[in-house]
Amino acid sequence: MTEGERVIPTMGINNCGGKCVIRVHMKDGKILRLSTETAEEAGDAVPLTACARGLQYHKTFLGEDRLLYPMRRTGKRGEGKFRRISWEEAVDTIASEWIRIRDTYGPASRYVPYATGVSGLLSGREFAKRLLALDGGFLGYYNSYSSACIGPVTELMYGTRQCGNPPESWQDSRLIILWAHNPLETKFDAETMHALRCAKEKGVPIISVDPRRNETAAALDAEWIPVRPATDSALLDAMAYVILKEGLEDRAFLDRCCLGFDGTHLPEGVPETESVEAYLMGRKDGVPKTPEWASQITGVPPETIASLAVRYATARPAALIQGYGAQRHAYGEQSARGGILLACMTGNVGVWGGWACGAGDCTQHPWPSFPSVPNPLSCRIPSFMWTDAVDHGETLTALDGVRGAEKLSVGIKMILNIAGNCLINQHGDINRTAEILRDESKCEFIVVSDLFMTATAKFADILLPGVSMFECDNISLPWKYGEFVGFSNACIPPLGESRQEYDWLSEVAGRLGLGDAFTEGHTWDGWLQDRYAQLCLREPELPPYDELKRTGLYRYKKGPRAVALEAECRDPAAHPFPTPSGKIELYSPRVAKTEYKWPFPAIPRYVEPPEGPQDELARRYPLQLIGWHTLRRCHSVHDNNPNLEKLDPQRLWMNPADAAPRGIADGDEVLVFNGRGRVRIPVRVTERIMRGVVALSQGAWYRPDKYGTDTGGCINTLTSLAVTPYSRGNTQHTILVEVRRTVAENNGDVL
Ligand SMILES: Nc1nc2c(c(=O)[nH]1)N[C@H]1C(S)=C(S)[C@@H](COP(=O)(O)OP(=O)(O)OC[C@H]3O[C@@H](n4cnc5c(=O)[nH]c(N)nc54)[C@H](O)[C@@H]3O)O[C@H]1N2
Ligand SMILES: Nc1nc2c(c(=O)[nH]1)N[C@H]1C(S)=C(S)[C@@H](COP(=O)(O)OP(=O)(O)OC[C@H]3O[C@@H](n4cnc5c(=O)[nH]c(N)nc54)[C@H](O)[C@@H]3O)O[C@H]1N2
Ligand SMILES: [Mo]
Repeated sequence: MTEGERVIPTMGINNCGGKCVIRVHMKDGKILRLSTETAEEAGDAVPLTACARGLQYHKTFLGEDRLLYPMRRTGKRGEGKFRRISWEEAVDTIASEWIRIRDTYGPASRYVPYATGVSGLLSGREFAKRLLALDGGFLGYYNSYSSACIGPVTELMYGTRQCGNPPESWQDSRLIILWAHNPLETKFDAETMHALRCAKEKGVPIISVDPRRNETAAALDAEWIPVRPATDSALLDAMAYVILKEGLEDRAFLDRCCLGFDGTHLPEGVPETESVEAYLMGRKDGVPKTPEWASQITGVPPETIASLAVRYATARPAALIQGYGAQRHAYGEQSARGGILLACMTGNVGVWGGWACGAGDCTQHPWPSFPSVPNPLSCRIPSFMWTDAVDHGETLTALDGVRGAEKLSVGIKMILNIAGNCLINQHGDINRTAEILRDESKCEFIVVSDLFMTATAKFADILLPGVSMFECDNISLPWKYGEFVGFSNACIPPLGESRQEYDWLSEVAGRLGLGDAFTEGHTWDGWLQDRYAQLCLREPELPPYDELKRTGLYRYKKGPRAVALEAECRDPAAHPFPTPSGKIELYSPRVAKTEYKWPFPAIPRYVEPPEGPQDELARRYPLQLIGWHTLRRCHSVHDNNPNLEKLDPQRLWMNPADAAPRGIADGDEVLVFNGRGRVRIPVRVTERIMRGVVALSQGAWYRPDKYGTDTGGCINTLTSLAVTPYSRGNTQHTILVEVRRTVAENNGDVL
């Protein structure tokens, strides 16, 4: 450290799978560099060491391209033309449009979309909801873009998402299968990779099931089993079939804990043919779910399927751990349910070293609630369906997934989008979404607060400059398995005229006559202290606020090592599962009696997905395209950082066997297209992706050229707005495309 240098502790607040220690080295009010926690400093604890991206936060957030003052749209919506205005004009405009829309369409016409750019303890997004709630309410949402399928079906089957053991239990597994899981890049907190490395060192065999040989598989030298995207549940069905055929199932566990595995454990009146066993053996449809059957669908050789099944069933305890990659798909519910079925069949639930599959949450220290007031309106939509609610909201009913009301009374007329890029970049089918948003007769008023001129920001009517993590205090909590509380200190004053959303929302509240009710006399820092005090009531071991602010990190003392669902599995009569039947609902009576818009079975089993590899459309668009969360970005954050682009340039992954017949060589520029859009991007020809599948990491910025072809490599140019049947979750990874080599200077046409 040089003389006069100060070190200020911070921690990332984006929706990154890892929350890590970021120390800001300052001198004379300027940020010199960032550093992080080393393994030595962490001692016995898992180090919260930042990756290359974490050490670039200042380069990303404090660059030349920051938005510095409020603006008003001048061109057509979405064109990206704005003029600078004063904060007073911005607040006046927001307040008057707010009142006009409320009085014309009612409070249910107002919406704050899913947006995760600020995922700290406090966020502007939650304060926006607070103000709307005080002013009569708003249209709410449920579920997320992250775990829309795996979360709800874990609850459906186990009655709780809290079914994960602490990650250190994997060291005592005898086999680990990482299924659509890539924690080297996605983290799921520092604990996950750390625990996997420890297991590896102890000699636990690790298998990765993924259409790509992902970075985790490469780093752990895991055995790679490629599977066609969106067909995982067929693979799981065949594994279940083999386990049953070989008599390797834990019958005692199934009999004791589960509803519907066989005919004798179905609810009264339900015929035997509806059981899981009957389905697997083909007693209803005449098709036994053999490895040969699954091989046709999944592309996995029958011998591989059979041996994977036997290995998993015999290596007790074994941990089949699911990431979220296989459920961001059409019928994403079924791959998640299939994993839970296998964990139950092999008695790996409720045991140390086993794993229950599903969401696998294991939260010892839950987040405190946000200082909100309850929304007086009960109507909610699935988070991914806001485009439908803008376009034809008044037609949406409970069958479409509306909750808290039979139908919506009105479409979305006002959007407050804060720290999110889901209006365009992170949502499905960008071209269609943009068309919906461009129509000012549908959504009449859009406010965006962000740091940059993102694809979403271009659709704002009023565009506001927010402050970054370096300009505002917040408290940061772990993503999934960590057990700590971090403090992110402001280090510099807000850039230009940028302001925290809470400040302008307070002024809007004043114009609405709700100033005192909204602020309760608090500043942002006051709310932060207040929330921390609430948290301390529940977690008495936490240090005083000032101490946390000064040190930046508190690690909870290690508690007893809990095994999730242990008591329930041991004695479900005395400790029923929190489901209606008190059992693990392999067969769901609730699903069986509910009407869905698309077929949704009462048991885990493969359903052929629309736009999957067997779809008719595959004749025209023969390649399946998937996305993944790359280390180099947090969603769309950091895409504008050239250092990180150098580290991992945006490329389309393609197998040599798909590239050769198309005359495509590594590094060539290609056009990826389907009926929804086109992306022009260089290709990376690699054996690390299976044949028939191409992949483009999600989060790259949408950069259309004059022909409307995206040149940024933004996968959502090609994805769809379709939702899954049960969760109404995003199906962004189930899409078909074709790829062609492009020629220089072509006008966007396909060769
Ligand atoms: N660096 C970084 N980390 C992040 C994030 C980030 O943006 N950047 N985002 C965070 C957030 S909010 C979330 S929700 C999580 C997301 O976490 P995940 O959803 O688990 O991450 P993904 O990379 O989308 O998917 C994991 C793996 O699934 C594979 N996959 C895709 N489709 C299929 C399929 O059909 N079958 C199988 N078997 N595998 C498939 C992908 O190739 C990928 O390797 O990550 C978190 N961590
Ligand atoms: N095709 C496809 N699409 C996906 C996914 C996928 O796997 N495939 N993953 C989905 C998932 S899991 C998620 S969680 C969503 C995430 O979608 P979003 O929540 O939209 O994620 P980000 O792209 O991180 O957007 C965050 C925005 O906040 C801004 N921001 C960052 N820090 C601050 C701040 O301090 N203040 C303010 N005001 N703004 C800030 C950033 O500039 C950025 O524009 O994307 C989803 N989209
Ligand atoms: Mo997410």
